Amino acid sequence: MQENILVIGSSGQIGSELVLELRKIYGNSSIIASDIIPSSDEIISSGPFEILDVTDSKKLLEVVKKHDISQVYLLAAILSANAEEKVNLAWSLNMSSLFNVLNLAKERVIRKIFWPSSIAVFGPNTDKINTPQFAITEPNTVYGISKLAGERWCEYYFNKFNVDVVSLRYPGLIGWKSLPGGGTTDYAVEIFHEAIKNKKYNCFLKKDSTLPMMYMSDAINATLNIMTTEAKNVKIRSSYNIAGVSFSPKEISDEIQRNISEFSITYTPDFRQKIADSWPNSIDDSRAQKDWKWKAEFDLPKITSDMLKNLTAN
Ligand code: NAD
Ligand code: AKB
Repeated sequence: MQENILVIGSSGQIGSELVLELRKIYGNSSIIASDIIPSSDEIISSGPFEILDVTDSKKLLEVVKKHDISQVYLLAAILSANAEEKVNLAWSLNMSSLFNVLNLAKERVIRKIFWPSSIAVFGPNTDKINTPQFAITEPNTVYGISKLAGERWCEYYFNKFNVDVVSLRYPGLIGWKSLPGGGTTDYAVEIFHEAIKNKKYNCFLKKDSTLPMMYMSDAINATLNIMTTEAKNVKIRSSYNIAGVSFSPKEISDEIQRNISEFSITYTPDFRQKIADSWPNSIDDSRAQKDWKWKAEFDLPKITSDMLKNLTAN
């Protein structure tokens, strides 16, 4: 069956990599990239691209019909740190984008949806170590509240309207091809850029602030895996915990120093520290491992050497 896939948010950290991976699998012309701002030259020159504001449901329908779309990867959102500064906008974008896409599937205009949740659904009352799939979810950030509400709506649309929507609770994602977009885990990408450029980094989190993280290629594998596994394997229709690696700013800085001996780090925690303090240290993803055979490949030494190699080369 011919699949035409719309990626919404293709200019962001995940979209700019996911579009290229999807194009390798399904062919360039079947993957329609879209965003409110232009995507990378590589994306625009290798296949279709549309300027699309996902909150405009009429324009969304127009694009979906124009390209005969069957699947949507909805990546547009405002992330944790930016959301605290734009509370109303973040709530309205993060929720209305999801409703617009869920309703297309409810009306059988599209067949399948991927929508990412986040470790931000957890909060200060959650057990922090190996946080289980079904833990206390009492987020205290606008971003976390929007992700938790989104998870509930995904499960509701699946149960009530048989909408085929799947979701992952991504940890902080690290990749070299794109810059992060205003989250609390952004330091773990910025640190590599600064290590190469200036041999030093001033971190906005405390040295021992351990958070769950994942390399981008693992995140993309998990995403493609859950989107292509048989529906019967997807037993959780809210969102699956997935785990990569957990580390603190001190631990990543030590690993970078093993590769760049002159590298040094300082710490000036800001408002993002409070967000980080409310999130888990590590995640138990045994349900994803069991249900659809998920396993991450990249540990901290592998992430560090791959980031440094690719950023230096590019
Ligand atoms: P990002 O901020 O880098 O990219 C989001 C993209 O959405 C941007 O290119 C932006 O221009 C676009 N966008 C904003 N408003 C839009 C609108 N109205 N219509 C269309 N596009 C719009 O985010 P990302 O890091 O790529 O994250 C993608 C998704 O994954 C988000 O839902 C995010 O919450 C989730 N997630 C990301 C991480 C991470 O570490 N990157 C972790 C957990 C969850
Ligand atoms: C953020 O820090 O906001 C994101 C996330 C973990 O959802 N990277």
